[in-house]
Amino acid sequence: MASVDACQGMKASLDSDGDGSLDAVDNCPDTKNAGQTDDDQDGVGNACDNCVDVANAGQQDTDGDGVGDHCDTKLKLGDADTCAEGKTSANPIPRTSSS
Ligand SMILES: [Ca+2]
Ligand SMILES: [Ca+2]
Ligand SMILES: [Ca+2]
Ligand SMILES: [Ca+2]
Repeated sequence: MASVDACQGMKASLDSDGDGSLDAVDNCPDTKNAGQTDDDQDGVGNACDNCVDVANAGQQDTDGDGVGDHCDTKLKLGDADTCAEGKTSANPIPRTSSS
């Protein structure tokens, strides 16, 4: 009788993306990256790192645009940008009243 344990054992030696690196040691378990290149050495391979040049092991992406918070320039400018419609006081435009 095949036990459940046997299945779990197989999972430990699974290579989901088939790149030759088992999931347990693959820094991109779902992305084929045989080289396991990780330029910023944050433990997340270049192939699936949302900030390839910035160490961000958590891969946090607040606005969910696929670009990590650590290198998302839009997020940094976001405050003034997203409120542009309602509030313009953050970016006062000098009025040129000639009268
Ligand atoms: Ca991989
Ligand atoms: Ca990385
Ligand atoms: Ca990174
Ligand atoms: Ca983002």
